[in-house]
Amino acid sequence: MVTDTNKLVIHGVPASQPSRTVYWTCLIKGLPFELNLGAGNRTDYYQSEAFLALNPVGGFPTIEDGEVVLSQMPAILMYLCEKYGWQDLYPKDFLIRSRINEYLFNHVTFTRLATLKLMAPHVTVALEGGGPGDPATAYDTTLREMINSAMADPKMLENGRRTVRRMIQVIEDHWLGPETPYLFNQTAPTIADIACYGEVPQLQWANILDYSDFPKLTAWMAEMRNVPHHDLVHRYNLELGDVRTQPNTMDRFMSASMAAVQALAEIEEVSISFAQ
Ligand SMILES: N[C@@H](CCC(=O)N[C@@H](CS)C(=O)NCC(=O)O)C(=O)O
Repeated sequence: MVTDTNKLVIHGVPASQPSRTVYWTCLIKGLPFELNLGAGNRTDYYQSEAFLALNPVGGFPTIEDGEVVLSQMPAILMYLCEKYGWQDLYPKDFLIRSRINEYLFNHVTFTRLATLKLMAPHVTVALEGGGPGDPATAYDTTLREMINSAMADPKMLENGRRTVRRMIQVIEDHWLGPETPYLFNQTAPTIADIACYGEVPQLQWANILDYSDFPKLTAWMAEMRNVPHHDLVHRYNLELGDVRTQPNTMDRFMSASMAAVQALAEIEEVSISFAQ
């Protein structure tokens, strides 16, 4: 599937939080990459025979770096930081690194619920297919099941709001600062901040959650907006806007995705490709 053997290939789409996290990290460090959009908005492609031949678990983000194929956003970020020695994003100090690793495991289990329990149900309501992970073929149908149950029962959205606010409270009270605006008191963002940011502000932009009663989180989000390429990477969310008072539609989803792809295609570090 690799079209240029020297270039990192990222399989993912702008609507995918962990995919954005991977390509934001590359953009921050100026690493050129090919963004492979698969079969457009057909998420079943990522469980197709062709894709499973590349990554047997399926799903995205998945990277191809020469012979190396990797999935799972935290594993991809750690790989890139190790490979290129990006110690500013992933400090060598073993205690800091352990904190970051701890966060990334928590991210996959807990912070990611921001999407599974709240963002995805509001977005995929327009997609009429019940979300990704066809039970007939998928290795993991958790995403689909969570989205479907949230769409079927508004109480599940309330429950999601409670879960996410609890998780945000942990970030506010225990992980942000105390002396700097970043996670674990670092003087600059690390891959923990970049991953966390992929999940958190999207809910405020979509008018699903309001963070004004979380002062440290609000200050952190303001700092993160200054990280290079912020607006480009989050173009999809900024275009999509409020999906609570104005329910999402397929047209809106497509035009936000297209705007994001076009913006990425305009910068020299990125080339866009599709599944062949
Ligand atoms: N824990 C994974 C989560 C990845 C994930 O949720 N990917 C979704 C898209 S954002 C996906 O692959 N959906 C399609 C599928 O499961 O086939 C990571 O951090 O990379």
